[in-house]
Amino acid sequence: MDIRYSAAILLGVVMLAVSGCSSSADDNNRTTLRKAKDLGRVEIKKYQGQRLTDFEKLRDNSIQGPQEVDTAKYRLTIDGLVSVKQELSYRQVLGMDQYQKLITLHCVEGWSAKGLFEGALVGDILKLAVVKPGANTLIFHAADGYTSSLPLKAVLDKKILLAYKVNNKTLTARSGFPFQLIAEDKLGYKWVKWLRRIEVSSDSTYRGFWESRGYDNKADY
Ligand SMILES: Nc1nc2c(c(=O)[nH]1)N[C@H]1C(S)=C(S)[C@@H](COP(=O)(O)O)O[C@H]1N2
Ligand SMILES: [Mo]
Repeated sequence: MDIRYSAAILLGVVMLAVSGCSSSADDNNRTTLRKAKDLGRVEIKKYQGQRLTDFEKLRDNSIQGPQEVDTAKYRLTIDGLVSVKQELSYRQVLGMDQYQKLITLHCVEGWSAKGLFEGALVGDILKLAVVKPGANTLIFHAADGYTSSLPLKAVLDKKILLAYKVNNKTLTARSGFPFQLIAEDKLGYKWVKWLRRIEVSSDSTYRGFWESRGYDNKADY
């Protein structure tokens, strides 16, 4: 092969590799999904050069205030259109593969908060329950009676997390302990805290607490 021809191919390969890198770096800044690495026990305030929000200091907007959940009694129920109903303990959920994502929550009130969230994939939890044909919606129920829903496909496609940690710190009652749904790309009212039940449903018209009070059911940000 002609040496100039080979050099041109080599240059092309190098350029492709470089541009590929920069776009994945962008993606990393927006969303990172990977097996969780232990960062030690301390809360972190910065990640990949970005300042993280202290979730303890956010103003509490929840409908009933922070809920106290006892992990000894806690069960995460997966029911509805499933073949194998699940009642998972806190430890069982923590025993699943854990992933991290850097994501920003946007509330309709105009504020936002950025966190490094860590937890299991809702998709992995659903695999245990075996979703039945015809299901298209997930309805999330919380300890304070709050509910919200998301399309099943979006939850699987976006690899939505059920977080037990934010900024490397276990969630507190204030921040949704034991689990908060990290409804990436959706407005804050889809980010259900104190989650205790995932109802698999075929009712795509279901409207949760804020959705039934006039807020958009898509809630795209
Ligand atoms: N269980 C439950 N989850 C909830 C809510 C709530 O009232 N109850 N409020 C939602 C709203 S409107 C927002 S913006 C986010 C963050 O609210 P916070 O500032 O009260 O933490 O939690 C969401 N998840
Ligand atoms: Mo909100």
